Amino acid sequence: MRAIDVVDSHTGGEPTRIVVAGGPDLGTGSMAERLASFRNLHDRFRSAVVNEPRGSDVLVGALLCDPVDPACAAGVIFFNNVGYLGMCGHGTIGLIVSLAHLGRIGSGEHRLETPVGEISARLHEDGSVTIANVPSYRAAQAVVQVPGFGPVAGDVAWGGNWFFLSHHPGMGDIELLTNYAWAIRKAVNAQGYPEVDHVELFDGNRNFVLCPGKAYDRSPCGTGTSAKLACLAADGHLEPGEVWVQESIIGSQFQATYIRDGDRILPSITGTAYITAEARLLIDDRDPFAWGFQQP
Ligand code: PYC
Repeated sequence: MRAIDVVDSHTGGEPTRIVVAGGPDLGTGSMAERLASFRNLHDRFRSAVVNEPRGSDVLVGALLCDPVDPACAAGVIFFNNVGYLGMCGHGTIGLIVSLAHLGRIGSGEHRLETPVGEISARLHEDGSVTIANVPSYRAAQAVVQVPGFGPVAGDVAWGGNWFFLSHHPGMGDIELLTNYAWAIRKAVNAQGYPEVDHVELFDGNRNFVLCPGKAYDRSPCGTGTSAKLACLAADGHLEPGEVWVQESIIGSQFQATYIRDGDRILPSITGTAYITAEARLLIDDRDPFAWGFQQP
């Protein structure tokens, strides 16, 4: 049997599973190069860790890697039920709390390598974590024709992943939000933005983020909060240093601020994670579902 050691946590209700041992050998290249070899050569490992029967559509996985730069605390590659993420805000908060739980880091500033660039995260004495995310920006404002719903206006923005953000008054039922956001995503992809794989519906500070595998983010979404800050900054609705509270659909919150960096912003996102399990996953090659499956 193959064994994979993991630490599970949740950040504002959204789960993260950190693989601390038993992962594939991805070489010594950059995290972007290692992500490519993860995707091309070891994708079934991703599925085994996060998909059923060991995981669920909501779970985000994180493969802990040795960093290229030894001054960094770690490298990390995030993944989900359908593929890979450039960055993951709630997952980074979970990673830092997990590394502290394992006794590998203490409070203070820690640099991390991700496939989309280096970030840093500060573990505070009270256990909360502030991430300094990758430079974020609004790339476009667009109106897309969404079949069954009509024209929908929104922003295409980068916060470590690509988002389409759209105002949706009242929010409402999860199933309706999911169907609406999924229809928007297909329309946005078809109408010139194939890279957008997250849809963020918001009403004031409250937001609903639909992730690439059709699960919604239980947390306020760190990369989505970064994309939101970029749009608020572009519209002149939030000053550098001013605190923005981003609230998830289940009521969990991140505090966020930014500083300017030319035509981009540098977002800081603060949240809290809690450890939920230390576990050993086992892969039995006789098991027809050993490498996980996606719901039909
Ligand atoms: O917190 O950035 C985030 C995130 C992305 C997908 C799920 N959570």
